[in-house]
Amino acid sequence: MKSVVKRSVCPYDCPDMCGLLVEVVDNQAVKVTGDPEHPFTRGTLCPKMHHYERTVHSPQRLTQPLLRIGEKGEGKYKQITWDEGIQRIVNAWKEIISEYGAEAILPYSYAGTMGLVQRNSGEGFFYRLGASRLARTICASSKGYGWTSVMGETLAPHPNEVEKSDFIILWGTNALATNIHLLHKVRAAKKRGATVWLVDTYENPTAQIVDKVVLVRPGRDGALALGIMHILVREGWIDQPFVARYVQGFEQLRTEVLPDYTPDKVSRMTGIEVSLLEEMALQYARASAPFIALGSGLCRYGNGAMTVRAITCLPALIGAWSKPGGGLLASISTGSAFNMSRVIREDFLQKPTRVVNMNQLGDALAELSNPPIMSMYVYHSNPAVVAPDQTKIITGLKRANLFTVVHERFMTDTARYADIILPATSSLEHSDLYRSYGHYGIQKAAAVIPPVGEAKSNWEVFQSLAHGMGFKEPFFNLTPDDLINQLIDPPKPWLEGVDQLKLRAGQYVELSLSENYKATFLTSSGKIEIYNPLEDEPLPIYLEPYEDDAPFYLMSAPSVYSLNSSFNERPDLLRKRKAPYLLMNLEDAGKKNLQDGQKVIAFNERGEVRFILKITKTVPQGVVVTEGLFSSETQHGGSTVNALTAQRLTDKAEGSTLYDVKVGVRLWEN
Ligand SMILES: Nc1nc2c(c(=O)[nH]1)N[C@H]1C(S)=C(S)[C@@H](COP(=O)(O)OP(=O)(O)OC[C@H]3O[C@@H](n4cnc5c(=O)[nH]c(N)nc54)[C@H](O)[C@@H]3O)O[C@H]1N2
Ligand SMILES: Nc1nc2c(c(=O)[nH]1)N[C@H]1C(S)=C(S)[C@@H](COP(=O)(O)OP(=O)(O)OC[C@H]3O[C@@H](n4cnc5c(=O)[nH]c(N)nc54)[C@H](O)[C@@H]3O)O[C@H]1N2
Ligand code: SF4
Ligand SMILES: [Mo]
Repeated sequence: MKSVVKRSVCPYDCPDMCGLLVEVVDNQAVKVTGDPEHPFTRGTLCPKMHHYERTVHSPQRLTQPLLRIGEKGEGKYKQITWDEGIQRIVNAWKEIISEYGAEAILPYSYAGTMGLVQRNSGEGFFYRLGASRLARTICASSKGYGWTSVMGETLAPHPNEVEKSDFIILWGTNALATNIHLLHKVRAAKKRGATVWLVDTYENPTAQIVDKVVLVRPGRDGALALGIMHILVREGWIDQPFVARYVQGFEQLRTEVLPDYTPDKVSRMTGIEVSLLEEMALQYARASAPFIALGSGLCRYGNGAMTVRAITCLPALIGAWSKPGGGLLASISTGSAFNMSRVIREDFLQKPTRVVNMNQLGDALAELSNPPIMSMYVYHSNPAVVAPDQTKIITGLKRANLFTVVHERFMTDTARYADIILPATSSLEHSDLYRSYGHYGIQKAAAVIPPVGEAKSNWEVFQSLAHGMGFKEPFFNLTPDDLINQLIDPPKPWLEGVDQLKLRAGQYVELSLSENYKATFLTSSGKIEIYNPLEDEPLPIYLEPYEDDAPFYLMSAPSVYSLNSSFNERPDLLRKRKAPYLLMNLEDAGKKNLQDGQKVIAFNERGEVRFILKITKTVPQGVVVTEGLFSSETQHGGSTVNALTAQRLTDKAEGSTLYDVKVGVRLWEN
């Protein structure tokens, strides 16, 4: 059989958005490699995507619609046709709507695919239906809030800036797992003599490649940033001309806030030695192009937005924005380049509907009334594993009167509770348009193989549901390719600058940035707003996180071999992860008389989760770490790490507080 190599794009929730080359033989993807012509990722893929064909053609793929015949959670199903599946959903929803109203139906989705069409396919449908809306804030909404409160709509620095930096702080990011191509730039800078520091709560795998690790007590980075600013002021290391011209509120910060954050006090709050605080401030001030790559771990605390706000002020004080290679990269936002409203169709909403926060699904399923949630439609998300307070979510999913539909590629922990499961295409089987949150690239990808089994894309399913519900809007007759065209045609001003032919042909293109973009501050004052009068705290301060009453902070950090709960379908990657480990400091283990390899239970008031203990020096005292999310099948006892996390929200933007958790640890078996 003839082999053809076709271009595609990695669809996962990862800032890199790699270009893929897919070798196709006889309608099967047989090999997936990196596209060497992709300027940011240049042909290298992470270990997860190296054998993407094993995910796409996995024997575990769901290939037909299924109807539940066993108990919820049992996983017993029988095959049905698509027509029957759609008809059953339509009938159930019509009944629910007539009794409770459409707000009794809740969509639940997040980022299984990042493609702009497939990811947002359900929006127009659920607006038209009048269903409850979902606040999609599980990832890093508080980080966005913190950045915006200081920088407004200012464009984030291009990741290539990193190469020109001489002092890079990787702050709360395990880039070796989550942003490997940014790390290529960091390595290039290192070769040219740059110093690289990591600020984290444990020596995550990225620690191997840095010059110095600063271990901060979880949730205390805001105090750390204010402490560094205190030293910068005390030493007179402020870039006065920059501050005078571009910064609003430095004087108030200097006189009203910073005097409180003395090195001694900050050392006590953060657990960082005074000498290290002084050294960090010195290195930062002395660098000719200091760059902060800000991860998301530190925003998932009760004080997450304020923490990010304080850190975001740092580059302003030393004028890092005016230096090639200087600045701070939190996330890249290019949504405004596309006609998103033509896919999202908020105009279909006939009257305001209630909003349910995705981090509070457990409570929503148990407690919401007027109307209660009577049906949930889950697509490209796996709340039974990824969302906090798992025990409550599972209790909700078991409710006999909850009609649950899951559209999935695999039999996930969530799918096991569905009344109807619909098989979903993988990204190689549908077309889409991708933009990145780690660079300024855009790329269109056409389907490279036909759907596996009877799988259908998100858009196709919503189209069928719309027709079933009798929606007559012409929008529901469009194809994914029509929608891609609507996103880019007519091009919005930012998109006009890219080569339209290349974009339409599926080649990588990049949004252009003006010469002076880094010193163009898109805030209401036109300046960097350290003082922001619209905030209830107009100046950055330190806020306390939530903090449970238990001995160990629990970090459930990302793994190199999985992406949230995705890739749990891959035996080759699971073997590399070996088992759900709980990393604990040597001294802590000694005090508790625990041995390496023992079976332990991490517990708190919300749940209990079983792990294999790994004793290490990479984790400080008082912190335990688990890397990656497992499925209930692979974790003994069935509960996974989110049985320990809480539904509490961040200070602003209603984000998740997945790291703001404490646990006790005890032996499970001798
Ligand atoms: N391989 C892999 N890649 C991924 C993912 C994955 O699961 N696996 N997830 C994807 C997704 S959805 C996202 S949002 C990004 C996220 O990627 P990142 O931006 O890197 O953020 P996180 O992975 O959430 O957290 C990274 C680090 O934050 C640290 N941390 C936790 N609390 C604190 C704190 O209080 N202070 C400091 N300084 N550090 C803290 C954790 O120990 C961890 O090392 O990565 C994406 N890429
Ligand atoms: N404790 C703890 N919990 C966490 C995190 C953490 O670090 N610690 N990380 C959090 C973060 S940052 C995030 S962003 C969330 C992520 O939460 P989710 O976005 O729910 O991420 P995934 O676990 O990757 O689940 C996505 C599912 O979508 C399916 N899928 C993929 N493509 C398609 C498609 O085209 N159509 C359909 N219908 N399905 C598809 C996949 O098979 C997969 O099961 O998890 C959060 N949960
Ligand atoms: S998950 Fe990230 S690093 Fe891996 S191939 Fe996809 S975009 Fe690239
Ligand atoms: Mo995320």
